[in-house]
Amino acid sequence: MRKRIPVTSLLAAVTLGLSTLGLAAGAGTAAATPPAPAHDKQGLSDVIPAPVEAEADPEADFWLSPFTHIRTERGSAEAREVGKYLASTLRPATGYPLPVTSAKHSFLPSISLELGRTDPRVGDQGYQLDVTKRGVTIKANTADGLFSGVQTLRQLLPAQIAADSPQPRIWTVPGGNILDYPRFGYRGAMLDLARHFHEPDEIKAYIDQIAAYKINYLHLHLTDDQGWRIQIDSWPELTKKSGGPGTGVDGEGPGFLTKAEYAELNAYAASRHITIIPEIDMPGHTNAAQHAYAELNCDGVAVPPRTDIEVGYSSLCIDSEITYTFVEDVIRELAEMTPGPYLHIGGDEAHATTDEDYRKFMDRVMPMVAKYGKTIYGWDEIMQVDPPTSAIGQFWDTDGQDADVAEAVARGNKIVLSPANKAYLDMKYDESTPIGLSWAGYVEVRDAYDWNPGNHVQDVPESGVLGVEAPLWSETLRTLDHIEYMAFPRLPAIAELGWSTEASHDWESFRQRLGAQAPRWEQQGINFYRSPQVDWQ
Ligand code: IFG
Repeated sequence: MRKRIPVTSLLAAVTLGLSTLGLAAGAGTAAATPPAPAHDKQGLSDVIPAPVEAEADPEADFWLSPFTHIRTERGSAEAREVGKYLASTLRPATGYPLPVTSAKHSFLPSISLELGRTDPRVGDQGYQLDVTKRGVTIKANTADGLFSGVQTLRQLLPAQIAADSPQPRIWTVPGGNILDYPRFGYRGAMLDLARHFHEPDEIKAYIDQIAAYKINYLHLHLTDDQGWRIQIDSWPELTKKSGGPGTGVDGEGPGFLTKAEYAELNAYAASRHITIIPEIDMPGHTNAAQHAYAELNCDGVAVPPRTDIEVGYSSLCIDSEITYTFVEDVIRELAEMTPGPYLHIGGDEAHATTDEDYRKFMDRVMPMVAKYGKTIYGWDEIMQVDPPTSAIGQFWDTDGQDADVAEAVARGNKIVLSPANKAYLDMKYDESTPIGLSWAGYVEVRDAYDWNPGNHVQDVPESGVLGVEAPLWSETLRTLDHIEYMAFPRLPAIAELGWSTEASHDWESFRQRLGAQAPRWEQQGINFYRSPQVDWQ
């Protein structure tokens, strides 16, 4: 029986042969690069978020081949980790070995990840990406920058690169160069684990999906009226009683993160260059804690569990000392298990707490965050109580103004923008959307895209804006499919607002680039919403 040579090997050989020819030609004469299938050849500026500068050189396309190496700088473990991540994203669909080395194989085609010697504009989150026949070079000043360059490189490859099994085809990277860096340093997503708990694997899947759009923070809403979702050793009933079966909206979505799971999630997020920000919402949104511990209630009686979606009815007992022992224990344990710099203390919708009590509570609690080495992040209501100027306010109003926020920014505080009528991914797209809420109005893709974080809040200059964040509340979510349906395609819109220049903001361009993402999302099985506002490829 004649030994059959698998098509992929034949094609790889052909690819290699052609690319070697191309390579050889690259050495001297400018030979005509074999035409990649034009229909799916990415353009340098098809990337989301739109890069700052992109200059195509059609004569310089690079073809991945079975001999392509991924080269990282000797001595940088972080850069090597990015190289290994890149290899892990390219190997399944190409079937190529793509070894990660630090040796200089100048004669073999390589994707080279280099640190330093960049244009100064690159800063600490940007990168430069150069594609020639001979190979790809990504330069940055940090591993974060290299990781962002890798996300761009992935998008420059054909959509099938997202497949999880070998696809017999030519893997073309369009020739040219990109110089890129973010407009805002903070580009976040938020997942509400309290109303509906999502298992660590689902959270990791979401981390992978948001990392592709250069999101660099993930805010986890860990506690609320329905559930307490993070293990606290000194108060074990929190998860025993309010993280167990029957907790969550409609009793759905029981569960919580053990400390080991939380540590593992932080490590996983860090490997995608995303920092986790945990939120303990207080003094409101506290029914779960007050159901678990009678002593946290002013009358000493534990409140019943709540699985409805009402808000604003709960409040910790402001004048009781045990409240502050509880809060300090939680902050201490959370700070100890959180590598990132921020602790989110909530502060929203404290309608069952008087203004005087709210200030009294925050005056005692805010210093605890600094005591355990973290920086305060809170919903914009905390700006009413003169937080330290290092505290970040998360703006979620729908009217683009808030005097307390403007005054705080004037004092030196920074804000992150999550206007509910633009950035809340739990808002329905339109009246026909099967899941989601609509209290802030319907939010179609264009609503999520067509606003400017630099001047969205009255009397807040761009210098007062740290960035943007897209919250996804889970009252109506049950599965990863639901998360994906609400996040895609609006999360990429928020990601572009956080990364790309104001000058590049253009709905027509964005909707075209968004349409071109569909084949990639289909390869990954992402359950995205096919908005009628976009021509999906
Ligand atoms: N507002 C509440 C959330 C959630 C949300 C759903 C904030 C800061 C409505 N607070 O948004 O707990 O219920 O869209």
